[in-house]
Amino acid sequence: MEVEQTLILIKPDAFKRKLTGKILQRFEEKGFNIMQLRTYDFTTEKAQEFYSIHKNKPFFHELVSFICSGTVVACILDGNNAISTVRIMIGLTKSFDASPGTIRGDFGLGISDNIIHASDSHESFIKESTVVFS
Ligand code: 3AN
Repeated sequence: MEVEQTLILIKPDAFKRKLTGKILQRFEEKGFNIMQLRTYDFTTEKAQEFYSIHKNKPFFHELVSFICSGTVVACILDGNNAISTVRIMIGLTKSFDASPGTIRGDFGLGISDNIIHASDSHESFIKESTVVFS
């Protein structure tokens, strides 16, 4: 067990639905510390950089266009096993497959519009937080 940092994005669908407070509350109640918090409006260029790992995927254009469709809230969380524990808390990528009790499982049904993003590794965290917080 190790104290780590991870980055989450509350995606445009969740921001528009005013779910930001509820989602952040879950992470605070779990024990994570909010280290940085901001709203952010992606440009196409910044979104392509953020999601560059997916650039050859068939859904890349959809992914970039969705994250640019409205304001997001970006947050750096810190706590024990933050990267994997936050991924467990957000649930499976396809919200309709995500278990009740997870954030995607409780709040959505979409794939592109799947409420929240969370870093999947330390390398992703460094890269993603550089895009959004520098
Ligand atoms: P996760 O966000 O659960 O780590 P990834 O890394 O497989 O999921 O995919 C990154 C993002 O790409 C997802 N959050 C989702 O919005 C989008 N995505 C994944 N698979 C699809 C798909 N089949 N169609 C459209 N968008 C997708």
